[in-house]
Amino acid sequence: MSRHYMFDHAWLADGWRRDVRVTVTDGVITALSADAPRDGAERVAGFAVPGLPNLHSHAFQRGMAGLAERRGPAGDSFWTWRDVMYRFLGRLTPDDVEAIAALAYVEMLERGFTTVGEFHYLHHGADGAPHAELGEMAFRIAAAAGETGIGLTLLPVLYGYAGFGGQTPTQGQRRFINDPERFLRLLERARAACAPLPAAAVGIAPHSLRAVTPETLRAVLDAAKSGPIHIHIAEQMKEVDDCVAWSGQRPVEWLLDHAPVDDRWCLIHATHMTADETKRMAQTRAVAGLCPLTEASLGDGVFNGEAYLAAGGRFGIGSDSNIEIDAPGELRMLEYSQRLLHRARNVMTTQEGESTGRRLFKESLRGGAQALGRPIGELAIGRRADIVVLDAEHPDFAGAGSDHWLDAWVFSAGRNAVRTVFTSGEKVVENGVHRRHDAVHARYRAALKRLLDA
Ligand code: NGQ
Ligand code: ZN
Repeated sequence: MSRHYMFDHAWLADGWRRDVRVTVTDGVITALSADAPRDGAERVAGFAVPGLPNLHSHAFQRGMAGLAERRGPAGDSFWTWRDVMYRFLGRLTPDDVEAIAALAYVEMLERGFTTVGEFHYLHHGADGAPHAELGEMAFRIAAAAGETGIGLTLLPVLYGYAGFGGQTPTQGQRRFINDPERFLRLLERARAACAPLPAAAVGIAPHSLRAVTPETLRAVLDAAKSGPIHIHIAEQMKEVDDCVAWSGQRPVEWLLDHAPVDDRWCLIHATHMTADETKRMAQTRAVAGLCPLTEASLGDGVFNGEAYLAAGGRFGIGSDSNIEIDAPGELRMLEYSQRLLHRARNVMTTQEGESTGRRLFKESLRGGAQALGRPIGELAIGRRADIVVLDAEHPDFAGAGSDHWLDAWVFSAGRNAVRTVFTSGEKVVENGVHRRHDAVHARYRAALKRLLDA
């Protein structure tokens, strides 16, 4: 069955167009024309843009809001945050994970994201024993995606060790651990979990160079012949120093020398790179998975976007710890961190007259679609009908012509300007509110109350 929508304004490959009539068949755009007669289509007011792909999420961390913002005994850091995070996840049941993920996904849809790359490593029971269904947690993530309608790329994580050189995992990590053989069985269960979802994708994610060895990394790369490959890399200086101590090389340098990094890969964070690593990484056509709000929250450092963009590097954005879910806010933070670093303005651009909001948006659509391996990121025939419609009545759009709409959205109006959202052609958000908002919020509140009262 086909549906027809008529958008007052839509942002197509060649820019803003009026009266754009879109036909959706089985979730995919099958016809599209501008300056079209309405011809029975449902009219949608506002500015329609492709939904942003969220290329990096740990959904369960959404439940940690406000729990790691208190000064500890000595030197708070990424690593002390991680201890708090491990304590939080230690008690989560599959029901909790599903309830928290559903809230995170509702918020993503209400705030500009239409696909999520779930970097999924909370696999086993609280005592570290696998669930009777090895993919239990993957089924819960898929259920949350199905309930909310968000597009899903599930990235089951291989996690084997506590640090470089195959260090024994800690108690706090026992729920993550698999050897490559069990990981590949889990990957099959993840595929089964995703099978009922519309056009879900499944990739793999060796967690980080800290959590694998060269042998286990090779084993899973050999077995996964297609699909996205995501890895955390060079987020913290301790990780860089430990990698140098172990191998004599920095993490990105080591990876580029020892793995076939290409356009299937997404390197999450890649915060700490030398000029040479930056250039080499850009040449691989891999995507840098930037998570600016989380990187600020965790004190990671600032990605050198200016040099990377100049080298032609690809990037997309992720909400990572989900401490604040906000698609335009991630783009804004990315640019603002560059401004603070370089004491300059409009850094994430390369040409005079270029719109910063538009460049950030366009790059993140392209990079996110590539990294998540789904046909998204553009309003065009053959792509999923994942569409975000902004409120044309928002005051920040009042004085601006269409040339300025994306800048006004990214730098001013922000996430509250999202009015209507379609995923696979289905209307999931109306008047800024997801259709499952109340039920998902109620279930989330009950889960958190139980967890934090215990
Ligand atoms: C994660 N998060 O997997 O959730 C990590 C923390 C680790 C970030 N890296 C765990 N931001 O890296 O060991
Ligand atoms: Zn992460």
